Amino acid sequence: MFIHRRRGWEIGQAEVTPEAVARGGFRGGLGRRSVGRLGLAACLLSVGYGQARAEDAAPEGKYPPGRALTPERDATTYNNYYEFGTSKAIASTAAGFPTSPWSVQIDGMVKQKRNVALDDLVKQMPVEERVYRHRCVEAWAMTVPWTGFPLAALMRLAEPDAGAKYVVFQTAEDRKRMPGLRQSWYPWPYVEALTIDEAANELAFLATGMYGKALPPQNGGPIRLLLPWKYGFKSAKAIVKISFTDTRPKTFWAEIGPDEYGFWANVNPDVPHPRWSQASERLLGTGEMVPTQIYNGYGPFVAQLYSDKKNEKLFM
Ligand SMILES: Nc1nc2c(c(=O)[nH]1)N[C@H]1C(S)=C(S)[C@@H](COP(=O)(O)O)O[C@H]1N2
Ligand SMILES: [Mo]
Repeated sequence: MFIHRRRGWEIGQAEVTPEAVARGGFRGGLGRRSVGRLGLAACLLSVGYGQARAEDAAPEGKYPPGRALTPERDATTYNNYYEFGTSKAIASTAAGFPTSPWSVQIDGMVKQKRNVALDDLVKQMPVEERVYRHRCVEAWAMTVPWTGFPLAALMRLAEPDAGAKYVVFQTAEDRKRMPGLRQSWYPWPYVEALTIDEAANELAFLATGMYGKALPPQNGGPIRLLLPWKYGFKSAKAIVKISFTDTRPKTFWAEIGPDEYGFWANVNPDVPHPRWSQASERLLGTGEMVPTQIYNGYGPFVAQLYSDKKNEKLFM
């Protein structure tokens, strides 16, 4: 049975969301059901002058982001999604992308390979909402309330073999709907990967919603990864396959530019990109520049993952 937890971005409110409504939102990555649930955050965001605006207050919660939410319109109209094109303005191109029905293939070194309907998958997952900071390697950043479930929960369902060392995420390759795929010099499909330990970390998250609504196509709907301690390119959108393997796979950006985009890609203000500094970041919405933090500020949760990997290029 689903239990509604207080969302961290419901600032100082002890509102109880009726269960039926909450459910709609959570299945919400999956269709029209979620429209009824614009959510308190959305209401707060539309509050005008004379009251504190929600985006001026830093939300609390399990992983407090320490800064205000990015206005929804900025987070949903400034995107990186090369399948739809290399500009930031791909939202209108992505708008017609069909996100339902959707299924995710789970294969490789698992007890039982399977193809799960996303609807059925979400019903089995402990859905919650989290506010995460997101840091793109291009030095812009945003703070977004996501709906979804821990990747660790999916791994419990998948039951990987003891010998599996990596989790690989393959994303949609829809030639009809994604004009960017015609740029044949890119190594499509977009693939990203994590070690099993990284994937099992409590912060690794699969999102099916944002701002209390279904995850829009431009942000990776119907299902995308979120790895808030890593540069954004690791957080693959529109996932169609999750495989378990004992070999480190080739990943999209590491293949395009191995000297600029590595496998680990952990955020570090002291390790510049070869062509620009990573010391600070520009917040979408306000344009404010703020200092970048090691592991994007999530070090207490993730730094131990790397204590035995000092010889790896952890930060690019
Ligand atoms: N399939 C796919 N996933 C992707 C990308 C992409 O081009 N294709 N871009 C990545 C990059 S570089 C970033 S910063 C984030 C951007 O997510 P957003 O558009 O929701 O801000 O998505 C990541 N996931
Ligand atoms: Mo990015």
